Amino acid sequence: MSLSIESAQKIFSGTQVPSPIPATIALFDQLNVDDKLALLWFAYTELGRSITPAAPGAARLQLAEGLLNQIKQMSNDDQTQLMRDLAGYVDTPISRSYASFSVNTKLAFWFELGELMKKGIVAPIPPGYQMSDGVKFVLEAIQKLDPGQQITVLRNTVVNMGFEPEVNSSGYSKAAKEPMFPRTQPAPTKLTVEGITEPAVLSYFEALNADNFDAAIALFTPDGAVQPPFQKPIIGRESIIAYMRAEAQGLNIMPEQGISEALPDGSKQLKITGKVQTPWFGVQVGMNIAWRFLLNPEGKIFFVAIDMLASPQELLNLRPTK
Ligand code: 45D
Repeated sequence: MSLSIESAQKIFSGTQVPSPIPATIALFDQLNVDDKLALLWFAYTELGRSITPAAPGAARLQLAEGLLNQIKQMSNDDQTQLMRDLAGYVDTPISRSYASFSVNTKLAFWFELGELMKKGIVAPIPPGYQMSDGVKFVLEAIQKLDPGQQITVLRNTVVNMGFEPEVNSSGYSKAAKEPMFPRTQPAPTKLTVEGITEPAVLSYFEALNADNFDAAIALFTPDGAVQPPFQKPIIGRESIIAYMRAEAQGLNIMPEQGISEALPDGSKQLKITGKVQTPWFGVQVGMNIAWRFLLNPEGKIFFVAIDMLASPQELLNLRPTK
């Protein structure tokens, strides 16, 4: 029997709890554009304080420098309009250049705009701004999330901004020329994951902690796939490695425990829970994560889904709750 992505996506589905993140983003999507910007600004003034200032990095900002310099020269009204265009997905030359940035450059670009807003070089939220009821409602929804979920909401909204002329599903090559992410603290080296001994899985975690994506990809079958949180599977070694170079740099992977089940055809399914830190927030934010692996009978990784957990309690929820 050959393995299929479709059936792999369903492994351990009985143990999954719906995440509040898509629902929160759906609420956000209903706001008008000025409310969106105001909401994100308020959410960001809380969360942004925990950003590691070294993370955006001067080198990374160079890629957005042309755009930032152009913005600094603009009138306050034009700056406000530009932010509206980005948040409203309006087709303008600037929205197109923004959309061509990698995820981390988009985040660095907004980080710098936020700094420029604080300094008064870029138009801030108007001083007398009154939150609409809609903004208050969504802000309360965000405040109920755990910090790992909050930064995911912020990240996903930033990633979607701008205007992309054609949907480009393999756009991770954007990051190929970018500088490596500096690690904010050394990655864990010797890993023990309670309940897990499969070499491919332990080596996967070790390879990611060393930013060694070549080693990670060697653990996959040629038709293997990675399914990041709230995304479609990324299939095949070349696509996975480009994706990891763009989005998995500098992560600290701290799996804690798992279960492993042999299937009749000799393949194995594993579910592991633990924490992941992004270099953007370092030790300040630990995201609660589950990995669901499907290994082929030879022990190679055919599929791994990365899920954001709905609650910290779910870290212990490895078996079906019925
Ligand atoms: O004025 O095993 C606003 C994979 C607008 C790989 C702003 C993984 C208003 C395989 C935009 C708000 C990668 C899948 C200003 C594992 C405004 C694997 C500024 C998982 C100024 C485990 C906003 C990795 C700003 C994971 C600057 C789960 C916002 C990684 C900045 C998750 C927000 C990483 C930032 C996350 C958010 C990073 C920096 C969630 C970063 C979030």
